[in-house]
Amino acid sequence: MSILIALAGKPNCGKSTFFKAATLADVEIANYPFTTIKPNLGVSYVRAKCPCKELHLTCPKCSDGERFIAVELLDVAGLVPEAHKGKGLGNAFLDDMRQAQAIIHVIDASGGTDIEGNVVPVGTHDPLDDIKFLETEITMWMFGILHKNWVKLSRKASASGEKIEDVIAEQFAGLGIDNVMAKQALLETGLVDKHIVNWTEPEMIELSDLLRKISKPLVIAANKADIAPPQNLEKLKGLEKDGYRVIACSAGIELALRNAASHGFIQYLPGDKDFTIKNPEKLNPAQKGALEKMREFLKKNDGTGIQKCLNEVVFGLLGYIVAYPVEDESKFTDKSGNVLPDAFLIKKGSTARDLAFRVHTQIGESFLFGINARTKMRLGDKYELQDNDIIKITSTK
Ligand SMILES: Nc1nc2c(ncn2[C@@H]2O[C@H](COP(=O)(O)OP(=O)(O)O)[C@@H](O)[C@H]2O)c(=O)[nH]1
Ligand SMILES: [Mg+2]
Repeated sequence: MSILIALAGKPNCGKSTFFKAATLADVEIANYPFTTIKPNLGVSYVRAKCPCKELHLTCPKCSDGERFIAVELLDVAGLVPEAHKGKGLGNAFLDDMRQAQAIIHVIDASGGTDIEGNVVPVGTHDPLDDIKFLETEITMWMFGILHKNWVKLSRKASASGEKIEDVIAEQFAGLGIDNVMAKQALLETGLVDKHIVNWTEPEMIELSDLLRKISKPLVIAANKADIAPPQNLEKLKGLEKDGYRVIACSAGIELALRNAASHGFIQYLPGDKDFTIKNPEKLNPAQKGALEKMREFLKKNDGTGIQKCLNEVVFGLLGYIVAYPVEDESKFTDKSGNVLPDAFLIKKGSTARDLAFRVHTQIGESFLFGINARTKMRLGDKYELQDNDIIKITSTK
């Protein structure tokens, strides 16, 4: 049920630093059973405004009115050009991407690494050259699957009269592609009206590219922004007019700040635009200087950008909202009196009954009605959840 986000990019762009920073959580925040699932799979968080503040409640689950909700993050092995043909870690990389719902494409915005990730002087490599190649690798990998199975798929579509979007969705189910996504890609390419037997290779590549875009949307993390020449950041930002979402960030600074916070030197929450030094007398001048430099970056960029990337993926690209189920709608608690015990990430468009199913299958099946805890209004099973809703669910079970 959890959302899986893949961190992808060429070697040395900062994926592992991003991963380390984003999965290094304070014990108070880390209400997830384990923070590192596998060495490269960890738990990170999106940040949302918890309703506790507006309701004047004390909520043990959030920090100063900020709620951190778990998502899973995957540090994907470095990708090199021609991976789809087996270069580098090749298909291991691509296999890792299968389950991801979205990608954070980490770019070395400083231009200090070449296309294969070798270190070069800062400013000498054009980071724009790194954008396309990741996309091409994934697209060509998907095209490879389509091409390899083309005869089988054609036969299926011809013989059984199965709808082409169902045939495609079935083939790519392991990549999280359903028939709605397949239909969209077929419509946009116009291939919905052309029998699969007659598809050309360029058409299949175009279809694969659209399937990729739809099933693995991405944000661009313009990383190492702390050392990047300003013109590089401007160029990357310029991609937004082509529909990309580009976020300047510094995984290095985020990691340093989270470390400083976990050691009690500073007060800082992931996503904050500033921090406070707790015990200035415990810091030497060099440490203070380093912190002030980082503060400058935060002020200029509205934070380190790391939390922004995660929030943008979940709330922007994937269209999730947050819903808070409660059992006691007058106190906003569960049965034991815990205030706002759960925060669920759920797709925009989901209904009160969908939320009931998230709480428990049985509760979904025996759903009677919901109650909006703020207004005490009754809600039917088809009520469309709004972001930040607090809902009591009544069921026969
Ligand atoms: N200046 C700066 N260096 C960074 C940043 N993020 C990562 N690095 C450095 O870039 C190098 C590669 O980082 P790493 O996370 O191992 O990259 P990966 O190969 O993509 O996992 C390391 O020396 C990091 O310290 C950043 O935001 N700013
Ligand atoms: Mg790494």
